[in-house]
Amino acid sequence: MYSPLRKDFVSLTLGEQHSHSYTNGKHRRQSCWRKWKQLSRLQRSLILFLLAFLVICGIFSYPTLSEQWRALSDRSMGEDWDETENQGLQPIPPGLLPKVVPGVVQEEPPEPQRPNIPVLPKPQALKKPPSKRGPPAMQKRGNVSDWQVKDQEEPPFRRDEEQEKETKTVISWRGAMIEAEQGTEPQPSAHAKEAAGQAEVEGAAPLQPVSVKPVDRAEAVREAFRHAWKGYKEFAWGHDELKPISKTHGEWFGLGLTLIDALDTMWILDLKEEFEESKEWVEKELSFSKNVDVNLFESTIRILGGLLSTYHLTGDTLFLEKAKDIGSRLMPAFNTPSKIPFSDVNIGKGTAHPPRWTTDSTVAEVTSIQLEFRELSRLTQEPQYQKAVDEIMRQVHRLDGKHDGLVPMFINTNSGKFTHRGVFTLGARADSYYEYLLKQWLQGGKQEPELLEDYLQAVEGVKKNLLKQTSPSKLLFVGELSHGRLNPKMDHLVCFLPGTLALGARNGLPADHMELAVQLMETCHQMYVQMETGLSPEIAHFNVQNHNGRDVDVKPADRHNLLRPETVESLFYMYRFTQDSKYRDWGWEILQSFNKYTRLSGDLLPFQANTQSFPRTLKPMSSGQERLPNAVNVKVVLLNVPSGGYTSIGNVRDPVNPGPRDKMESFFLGETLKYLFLLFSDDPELISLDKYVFNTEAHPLPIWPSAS
Ligand code: DMJ
Repeated sequence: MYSPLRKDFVSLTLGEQHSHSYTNGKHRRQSCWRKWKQLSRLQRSLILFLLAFLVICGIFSYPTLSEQWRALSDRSMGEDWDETENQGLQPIPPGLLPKVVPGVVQEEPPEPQRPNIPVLPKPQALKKPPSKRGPPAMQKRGNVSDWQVKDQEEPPFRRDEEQEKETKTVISWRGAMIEAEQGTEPQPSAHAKEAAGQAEVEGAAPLQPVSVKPVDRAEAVREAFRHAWKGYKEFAWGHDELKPISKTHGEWFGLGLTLIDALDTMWILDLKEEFEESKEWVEKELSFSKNVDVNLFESTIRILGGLLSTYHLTGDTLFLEKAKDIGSRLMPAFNTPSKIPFSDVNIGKGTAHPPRWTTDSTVAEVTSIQLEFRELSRLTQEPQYQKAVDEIMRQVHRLDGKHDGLVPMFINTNSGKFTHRGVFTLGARADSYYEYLLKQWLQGGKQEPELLEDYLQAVEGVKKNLLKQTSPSKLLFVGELSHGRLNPKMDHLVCFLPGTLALGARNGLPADHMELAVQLMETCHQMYVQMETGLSPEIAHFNVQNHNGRDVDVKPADRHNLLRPETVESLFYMYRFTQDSKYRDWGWEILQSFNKYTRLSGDLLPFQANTQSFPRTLKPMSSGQERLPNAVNVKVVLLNVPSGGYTSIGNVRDPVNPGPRDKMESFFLGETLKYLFLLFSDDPELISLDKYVFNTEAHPLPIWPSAS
């Protein structure tokens, strides 16, 4: 029961004065009402009419008045701005943040020259497709129509809201601090922002509407290549790999790996200028007379393969001479007791050796150098190259330890036998063995039945031992067989398989190879779209029993993406053979994800923007510079000043911080962008698959005329 003595509330007693005034007001309102009632009907009507008239006048005159007010305040602010406009400030170095002291007026030294203000990247007028990512549930995508873009010179991936996000986020993954907006003004519309973005720097008149044309996807790939090349040229020219974040290079063999790997891509993409300057480097700078250890497989597929294909495409014997040089320098690798080559060769000393910890070589490595050495023999009429690599295939063909045509991952250079038996994968260390069985058979004009036999048997082995479906979506994947147990994991590397299967089916092999290709292609596609960045992890783990409704899981150690080509490679084959445009759409989505999460847009440099003038004006900030005094009207924006390059990333599941790794692999230019370009090209004769076979690094080599 409630006690009358208890006071569980706060009482508020109004003082006399308050009370009085309150009552007084009430009385005043009451007497007004009485007076109104006493007026005649005519008087009341007149008063009401007058009031209505005044209200209408007020409404019509408001915009003019407010404009005048705005003009007044703009003028005073513009004057502030003009005073500081031409001070010739330089952008502060990346990473340094502007010192912000609101309210502190700066001394502005007079500066007669017009400042060199970087031009803003123009926002793209892209139609946003329906959101397809989000929770990594199964996402079946239909064909998406091309986004619309206004200017082909611009990268096709920056949408308004993305740019907006960049300026609002606190920390970007590129490591730059981004300050939140401080202006109190209402946000301009997307259209106004776009116009401002284009006009603000030079004070140009607002833009006229421009006609919208469909995206030229092939052109977008050329743009991507140019962007990557810009970084390579500036920071890694003549070196193996670009490190685009630290703006330096990485060395592996010290042979200009990226440049050589990219030669035929430049030729195919018709990037003449880039090709010519690279050719000059090959002619004047490239020397294989170096005391360096190189990996036999990597230097064969990237350097020998790249030089041979460039020779075929251009007819320039410079590349054939260089191919002969490197080919002959790699030959010491084959001097082993078993004729199974060592993994490493010193191309200067002419010595070869296995890795320090073993005398084994990797099966994929010793069985994926054949296309290149066979072609070198054909071109030079010197049989030793072909003889050496054919011997490996002959031995592997007869070797014990296979499982329904599937091979183990290691082979010993002394005994010539498989080691570490019992593990079978289509991924790392075995992948391109299967690819080269088919491709050698095609290269030689389908004249070598053992190669075909081994290939067909291996595909049956895959079907019998490695295929499994996910739950809940029944995606078909290729797992790994480990001592009789299927491990439901699949490397991204396995995504070469749909393309290879389709190539075989196209060349008269069983039609069910194509059916398998279609299903595996879907799985590889899902490895991209189910990730938050739209990029595949290095390794996917599939759920074969229903587990939280997810088909794909990714272990923390497998979340990286190295800009690998296998999926876009297969998309290229699938599109060429089926003409189904969904494969192009899938490739387009991948390119956009690369652009969004792996592309180095440039340094983010702080600028001061006057947010109330329209078009906005921008001023670069110098190191240690304080913010302009009218803090309410000024915000600091970080603008991309283009540098160049793409980087591998550490976490495809984190779109906020995908963890850039500061490395652009040579195969991004050698393979990934080449396959994307060919996927989008409308010319089926551009590297016709009836005339060329691609090596495992995407270097096209001719299918031999049947006479040879
Ligand atoms: C490339 O060097 C080749 O495609 C190779 O066959 C596998 N690894 C990379 C690309 O992922």
